[in-house]
Amino acid sequence: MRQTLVIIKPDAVNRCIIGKVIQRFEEKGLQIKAMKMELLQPYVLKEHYAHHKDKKFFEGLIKYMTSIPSILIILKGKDAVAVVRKMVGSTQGREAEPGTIRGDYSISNQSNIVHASENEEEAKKEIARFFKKEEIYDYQKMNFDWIYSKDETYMKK
Ligand code: 3AN
Repeated sequence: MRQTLVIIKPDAVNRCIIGKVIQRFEEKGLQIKAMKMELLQPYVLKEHYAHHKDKKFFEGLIKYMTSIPSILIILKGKDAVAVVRKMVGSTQGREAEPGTIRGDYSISNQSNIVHASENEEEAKKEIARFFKKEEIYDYQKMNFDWIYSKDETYMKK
C-alpha cells in the first residue's frame, strides 16, 4: 500500500477545523502512520514550493505557511496519493468541487486548508523532507480487513 504526505495548513489550524479534516481521512479508511504539529521553517518551504519560486505569490505563500504551526500527517492506503488528492480537490478554493475538502472549507487561492502530495515520486520526497524514520509507525489497523477485500489488503499499490 502507498503512503502520502498531508499538511493541514495554518489557515485550517487557525480556523479550528483540524479535527474535521482528519476525520475525513479516517472515515475514508486511510491509516495515520505519523502525525505532528510543527512551525515550518522558510528554508524547508522554499524547497517544498520551489516550483513556485518565480511566482508573484511566492513570498506571501512562505509568510502564510510560517505564520503559525501546521499539522503534518502521513496517510497509508491503497492508491493513497491519488485518493487523497481527489479528496482534497483542485488548488483554487473558489473553484474546488463541493464535497472536496477545499471545496467545502476554502474560498481562497492561497489559504486552501491542506497540502497533499501530487504523485508517488513527490510523496516519497515529501515524506523524507518532513519526517524522520523514527516518527513513522508500523502498526496493525484492525479494520483493514473490513475496509478492503482480502486481495486488495495484500496488494502493494
Ligand atoms: P496544490 O497545492 O493543489 O498541489 P500548487 O502546488 O500549484 O497546488 O500550489 C501550492 C500552493 O501554492 C497552494 N496550495 C496555494 O496555497 C498556493 N497557491 C497556488 N496558486 C496560488 C495563487 N494563484 N495565489 C496564491 N497562492 C497560490
